[in-house]
Amino acid sequence: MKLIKLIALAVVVMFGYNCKEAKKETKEVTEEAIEKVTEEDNVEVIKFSMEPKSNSSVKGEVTFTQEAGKITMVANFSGLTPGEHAIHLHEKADCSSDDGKSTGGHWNPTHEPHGKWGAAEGYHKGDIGNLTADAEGNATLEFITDQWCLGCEDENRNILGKAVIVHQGVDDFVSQPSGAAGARISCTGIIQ
Ligand SMILES: [Cu+2]
Repeated sequence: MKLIKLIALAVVVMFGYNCKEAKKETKEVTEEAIEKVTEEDNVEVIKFSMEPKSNSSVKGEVTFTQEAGKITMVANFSGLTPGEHAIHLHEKADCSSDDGKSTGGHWNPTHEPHGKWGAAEGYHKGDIGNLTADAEGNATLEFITDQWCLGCEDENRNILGKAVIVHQGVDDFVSQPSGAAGARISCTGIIQ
């Protein structure tokens, strides 16, 4: 009789233990799921059509995706002349003028000289660089940085309220204040 009781007790203890383990596992899985959803919620995507300027026929689309502290900018253009064209962020999201000059100068919140992105001598936070159009006049660009954000408190990083400008000419990364890149041929404001 004693033996039977002992076995029964052992079974009860084992069952209870398994139950606890199962509960713990469920809790862990649920917490993981919540974390994942929160992360997904933090991904922000904004997309714009670019307007032709200075009598160009340049069309384009640009997408900014913010995820895990980084922004990925993806842009596609058509109607460009083959070769290199400067692309920058300018300081005002105002594409109202025909020449795109309503966007002001380069976005340069840290008051550095114009230059190549990442240069030790300094560069503007809007100094994206150049893109290259193929023989058909199409160009794509992917640019990833942790130095920008969409709508964060840090005005040295916040690109909302700025503009994307594509130029007819090439950015030489040397001429001040804007790389001698010529006419502004495509424009969009970055507005949420
Ligand atoms: Cu520019």
